[in-house]
Amino acid sequence: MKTVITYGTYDLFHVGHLNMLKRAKELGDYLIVAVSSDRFNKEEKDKTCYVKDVDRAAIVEAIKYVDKVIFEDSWDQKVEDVQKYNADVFVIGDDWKGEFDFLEEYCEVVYLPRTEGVSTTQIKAELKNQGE
Ligand code: C2G
Repeated sequence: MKTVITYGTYDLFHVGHLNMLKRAKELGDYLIVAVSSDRFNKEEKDKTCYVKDVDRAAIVEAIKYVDKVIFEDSWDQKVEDVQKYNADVFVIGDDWKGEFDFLEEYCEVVYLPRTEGVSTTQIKAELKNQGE
């Protein structure tokens, strides 16, 4: 069994997230997704989410490509996760290209092109403009 692992916030889940999870699953047989916790987002990623972490995790878990969801609570947990879950592939969008090359010592590292034209930031801005 080839295990793939990826990480993300997945706030206001959109088709860019879905495309990434679909392509991540195509790299193996079992996909683990680490969803950023509210604490991690607030204190270390300086991101404020609309959707709380347990709900973001529930949405991701319901995606047919996803086999297991864990929480991401630290920048430093990736090596431990890759070893703990025997991940063969770490995959993430190319907006992170190069950031996680250190994982090549433990697994294959793949950066996939992002889906253009959609982002949580853009959705938030459009909602704000519509006064919602
Ligand atoms: N993504 C994408 N296309 C988009 C938006 C996002 O392919 N239009 C991908 C990102 O590249 C990432 C995943 O979807 O692989 C989740 O995106 P975010 O929720 O924005 O994740 P991020 O905040 O970048 O967190 O430790 C790594 C971080 O937790 C990643």
